[in-house]
Amino acid sequence: MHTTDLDPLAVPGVAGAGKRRFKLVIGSKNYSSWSMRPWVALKAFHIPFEEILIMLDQPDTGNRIAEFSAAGRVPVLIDGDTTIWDSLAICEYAAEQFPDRHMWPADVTSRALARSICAEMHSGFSGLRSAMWMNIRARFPGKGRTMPAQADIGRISEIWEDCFARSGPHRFLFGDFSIADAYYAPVVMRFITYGVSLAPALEAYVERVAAHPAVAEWIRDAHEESVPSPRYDTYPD
Ligand SMILES: N[C@@H](CCC(=O)N[C@@H](CS)C(=O)NCC(=O)O)C(=O)O
Repeated sequence: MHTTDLDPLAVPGVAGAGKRRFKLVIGSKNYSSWSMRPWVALKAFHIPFEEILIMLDQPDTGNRIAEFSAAGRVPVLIDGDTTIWDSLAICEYAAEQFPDRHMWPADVTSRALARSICAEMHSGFSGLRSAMWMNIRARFPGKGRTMPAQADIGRISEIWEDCFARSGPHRFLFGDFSIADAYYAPVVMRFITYGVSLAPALEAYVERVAAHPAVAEWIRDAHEESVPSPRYDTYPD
């Protein structure tokens, strides 16, 4: 178990933060794309939490996850007596519990679009997810270009271009970093691992996301993990 060192009392503007401390159960940082989303969102918005890290693809992985959730999946957020499983539900819960953080875009239309693209990620892109799994430490250039994966890359590029066209020149999908960027951060990791070529504006977005302090911290931690995965460390020919 690893505990983050954030002092809730030292976080500016977090009303009541000193009274609570989330626990976030996550999978290996190198491989767990679903865990990365809420972890990055909580970090990016300075919401204090204790991290409980479970290595994926190990003999005891299932039993360890079952200690926290009957759903058998990470991430899981524990807030006192309340357990929230599923990455999107966790992000929504955090946004509700910390409204002063503005984790979703402030504008109602942008917020609806941000939720739509997160929902699309959450329920779709199985072509990309199955052929191009997340492995931050690995480099698999040119691999995984199945037809469904390529279609997903095309659709994701379209989503990002639409966001930038709509919101004008800015840094993230809806201007300031939001849950939507945290939700697409594992896609950014995949694009780097598999050497996906993108239009220059989208390449620039990939670099910005990878350099965001919360994302950079996750990447650093992923590189420091030493437990390999028999399933995800090599790409079959
Ligand atoms: N829809 C879920 C998906 C969660 C999921 O599939 N998590 C994977 C890790 S990324 C998992 O827990 N797998 C169980 C295992 O590897 O034993 C979410 O958004 O949280």
